[in-house]
Amino acid sequence: MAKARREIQAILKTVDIVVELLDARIPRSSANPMLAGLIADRPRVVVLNKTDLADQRATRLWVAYFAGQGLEACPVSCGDGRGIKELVRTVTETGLRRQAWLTARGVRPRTIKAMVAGIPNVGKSSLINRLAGRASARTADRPGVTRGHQLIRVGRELEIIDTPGVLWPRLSEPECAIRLAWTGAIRDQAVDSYQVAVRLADYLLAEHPQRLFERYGMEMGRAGDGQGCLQLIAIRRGMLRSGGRPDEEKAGQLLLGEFRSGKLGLYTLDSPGYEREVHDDEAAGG
Ligand SMILES: Nc1nc2c(ncn2[C@@H]2O[C@H](COP(=O)(O)OP(=O)(O)OP(=O)(O)O)[C@@H](O)[C@H]2O)c(=O)[nH]1
Ligand SMILES: [Mg+2]
Repeated sequence: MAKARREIQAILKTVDIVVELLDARIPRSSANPMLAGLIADRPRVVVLNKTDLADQRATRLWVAYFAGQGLEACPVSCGDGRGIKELVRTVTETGLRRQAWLTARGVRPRTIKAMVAGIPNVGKSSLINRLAGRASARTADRPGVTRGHQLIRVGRELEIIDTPGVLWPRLSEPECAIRLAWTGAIRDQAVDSYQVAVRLADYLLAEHPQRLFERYGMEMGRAGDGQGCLQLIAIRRGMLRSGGRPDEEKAGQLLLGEFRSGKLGLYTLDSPGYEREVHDDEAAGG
């Protein structure tokens, strides 16, 4: 954590803009609360990634929420490239405003440099690859700002550092930690993934039993709790241990995998201050 902070601080000194990558399903839980402090007065553009897995209405609410905080938030999907063009435009415009501000203070104009920062697995490499794919020239042989970092030129005005800043996730809050685990931001090896799956089943039973019913064809009344739910999934999917006992652990892996890949529908788990976090009417059918 201290090392990550030092590294980011070193790069930050050399950039004009920070592109803060968040998971659109958990914009709050995937945010590093210390980033704003590290960035100080540098402009920041928020990117909500994996919108293909998030509830669309919730994404719009989050964009409005950030606007209320004076931050531009761009919904994207690095998976299919949705929103990348608009993101490049927003970063460039923000950079040009910054440049004008610096020029007015006697700083010689230079190409805008941006860095991407975010927690593990949020899509940093995917975003940089998307941007590199759009790059007019890859300035690969040009030394970057720090040893080992290269600059990728995106369009006429903008350069992106090819190495992202890795931020640590918000694990101190239990609600955030479990959502990070459900969405795959914490490696399954690092947590008790069976318990993570049981709690996901509990959550789905309570909030979206219909999704479970549609996907696994089970009778909700019989599931009881999360563990019972995993048992039923194991039976339905023929996941049996020797002796014929249902393999709930395997069912747990299946549930987590299908939840993360959107097979169980589209979810936004964090809400910007609204009680209900998922809107069934729009999210259904995902
Ligand atoms: N569905 C979906 N998956 C995505 C999207 N962007 C990235 N992913 C997937 O998310 C996973 C992590 O993406 P990476 O780009 O490796 O994330 P990262 O932040 O570089 O991860 P680390 O380097 O491990 O910190 C990969 O399996 C990607 O395919 C997206 O917009 N939609
Ligand atoms: Mg990466």
